[in-house]
Amino acid sequence: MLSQQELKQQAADAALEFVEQVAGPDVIIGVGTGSTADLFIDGLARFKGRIGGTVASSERSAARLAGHGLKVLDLNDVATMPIYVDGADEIDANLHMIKGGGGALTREKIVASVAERFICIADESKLVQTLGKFPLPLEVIPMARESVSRALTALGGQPRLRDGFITDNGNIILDVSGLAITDARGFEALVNNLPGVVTCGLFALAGADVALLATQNGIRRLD
Ligand code: ABF
Repeated sequence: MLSQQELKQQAADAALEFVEQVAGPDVIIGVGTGSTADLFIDGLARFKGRIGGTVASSERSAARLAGHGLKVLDLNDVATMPIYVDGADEIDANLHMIKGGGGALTREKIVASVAERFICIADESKLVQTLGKFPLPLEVIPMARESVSRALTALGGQPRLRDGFITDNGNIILDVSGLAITDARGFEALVNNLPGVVTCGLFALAGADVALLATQNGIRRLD
C-alpha cells in the first residue's frame, strides 16, 4: 500500500515526463505551489541547464526553485509557457478544480493563464463528484471582508476568515464552506464579479487540461 506521500511523488514524476517532452533551452515551465508541487520542483532540478527557466506561483515555490539553482523569471518577461504544473484541493471529472488551500490562488490563476496547458498533479483522493466539500478559498481586498462574506452567505455558504493569513499580494482569504457547486463555471463567474473579490478559488472557466491522479494502481490520466 503506497502512502499519500508516495502517491504525490508518483504524480510529480508523471508530470516530469511532460517536461521531458517539451524541454529546450528557451522553454519556461510554470510551477505551482503546495506539497505535491514541491515534489515536482525537486524533480525539476535535474532539468537545470536543459530548460530556459521557470515562473513560480508563490514566493515559497520561487525560493525552492532557486534553492535548486533553477532560474526563476518574472512573469512579465515571459510570453508563453508550454505547461503549468500544480496541485489542487479538489478536482472533478470535468477537470474543474478548487484551489487555494495554500493561499496562492491568485498567482496560480495568473501564471496558469499564460501557459498553454495546465497539468494538475494530485493523489486520487482529490477527485470528487461535486466540488465544495473543501471550503472554497477567496482572496479578498481587506475592506471588502464583510460585504463579500454577506454575499457568500446569501449564496448559501459559510465564509470564515483565514486567521492570521495574508497573501503574497497583501490580501485576506475567506474560506467558504457548505457549498455544493453544481455549476462551477457559473459560480466562478458570479463570485468573480463581487466587488472586492480578487480571485475565486474555483478554476473552472479555465480548468486543467490534463489531470495526473496517482492511485494504488498507477497514474490515472484525465484529459
Ligand atoms: C496549491 O496547493 C493549491 O492551490 C492547493 O491549495 C494546494 C494543493 O496542495 P497539496 O499538493 O499540498 O495537496 O496548488
